[in-house]
Amino acid sequence: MRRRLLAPALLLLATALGCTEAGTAAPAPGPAALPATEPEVRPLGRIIPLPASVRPGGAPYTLTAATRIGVPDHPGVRAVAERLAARLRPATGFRLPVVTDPAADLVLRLDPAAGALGDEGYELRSAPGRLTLTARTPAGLFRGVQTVRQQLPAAVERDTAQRRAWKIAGGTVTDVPRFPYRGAMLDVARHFFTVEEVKAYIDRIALYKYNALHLHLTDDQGWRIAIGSRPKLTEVGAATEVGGGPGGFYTQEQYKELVRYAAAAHIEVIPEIDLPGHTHAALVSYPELTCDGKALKPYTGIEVGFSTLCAGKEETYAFADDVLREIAALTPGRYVHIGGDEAKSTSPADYRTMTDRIQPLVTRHGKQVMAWHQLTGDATPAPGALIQYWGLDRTTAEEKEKVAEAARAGAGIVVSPADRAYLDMKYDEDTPLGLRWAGTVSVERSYDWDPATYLPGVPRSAVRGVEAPLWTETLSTPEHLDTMAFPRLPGLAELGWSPAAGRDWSTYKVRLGEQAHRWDALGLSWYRSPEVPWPAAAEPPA
Ligand code: TNX
Repeated sequence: MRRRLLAPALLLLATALGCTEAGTAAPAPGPAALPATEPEVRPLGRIIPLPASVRPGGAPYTLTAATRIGVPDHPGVRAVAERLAARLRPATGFRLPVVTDPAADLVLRLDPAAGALGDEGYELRSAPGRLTLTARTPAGLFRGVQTVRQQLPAAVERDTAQRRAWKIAGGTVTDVPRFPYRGAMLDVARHFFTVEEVKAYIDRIALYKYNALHLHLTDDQGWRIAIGSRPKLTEVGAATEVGGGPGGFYTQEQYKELVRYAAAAHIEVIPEIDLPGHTHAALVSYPELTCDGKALKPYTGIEVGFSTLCAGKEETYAFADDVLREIAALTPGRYVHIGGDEAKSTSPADYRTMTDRIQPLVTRHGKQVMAWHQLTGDATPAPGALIQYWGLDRTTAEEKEKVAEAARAGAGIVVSPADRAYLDMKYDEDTPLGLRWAGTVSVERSYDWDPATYLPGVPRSAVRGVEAPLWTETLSTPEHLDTMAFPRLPGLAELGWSPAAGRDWSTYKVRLGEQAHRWDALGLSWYRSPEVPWPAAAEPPA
């Protein structure tokens, strides 16, 4: 309890002393500031997400102009090594050749027998003259590379040569994720974001070891993915967005490019086609899908829950089949998300009729169903479905119990409580962007909870992980996305990755503050929350 009271107390003190918010030249607000510069060697494991096991010891490893990156003759490992080299070259100015020579000083190796490392775990050994990253899979090596990045000085993220030493503290990190699903969701329907902008978001989540990007591709305000058999979805339905902007969509080639880009970061893209509600843009494109067949006007506001497909029309199922078939064909990943939320103008009987017929379409096209948790209330999830819970602390016990029942019947559960994990909620009353229907979500609030025990009655084994959704009713630029995601996105990654025992807000907020150097080096528009002890001033670029 005492540690919870400490931060507000310091905050009051800071306010009393006249400290102000981001954007002013005043001393850093909030809890006692960190030193302005990073230490020469970051203590081993002082990164986000916190590694499962850290044994510091011995002198550091130093990256030098002579460093070579050694890999086995394996394309997946070479790709990971090339990405690491590409990240390190501009700032270090080193050549960093990737070579198939196990005697290189920085080595990436696969050990198929290292069963304890699972699909994404890795071991990092750091000592003078030798840095070894071992994993069972290329994905594990990729996660380990993010640790290597974060152990190096933040200046390594810059795109121009920096003059400084590049050391990684000595010792061993052995690290595996707590949950297999660590997702970030981006709503490209309310406001459209270009391929390059989505790639930039993928880069951000990759640094924190996320492994799923859920793309909310369709909603009332816009349809964002080309469907060859239904051309009007993009000819008509993509031309709008919230606030009257131009909207936009991805061609199938562009979408595949996004999937490839994410795959290179070992991130699975999960497309969401929101059905049967949130379908106004589709209904505008194909008026024959409405129950009365009347043409509708496009919608650019931010209300929810007014649109629905028509349960009694065969056109509905032909439409869903066309869309889901093409989406499945674009998806190498396991899941297609069919939404199912806020179908407020669909009767419970119609909701069940439609979800009973639509879910098998997903399965028929070779994918597993993912859906918002309303699917457990008014319908029955298909076998193997992944259910995404987005309720609040105050959600009724009855609604939560439906989710628990589905979990006990075999559904997997991903937790993204709106009053904890929604990155579009305002931080506090003064946050200019974002919504507040689920309350304000401070950095501490988004961090200080446990996905494993969050939902009563859900077996631990059913909890697959956590997701951080970013809805974009009020967010129209990449800078807006950054401001809401940073600093909360890294904390949700830690909830998904790190053991519960090592997590603690009072130490986390210090590690979080240290990340600011890296965000500045990467050019992020992050929010200087007064809850966190940020560096006294950003390090100036060299
Ligand atoms: C609820 S979360 C929604 C979205 C909104 C979001 C805004 C969910 C499944 N539905 O339609 O964009 O709140 O925070």
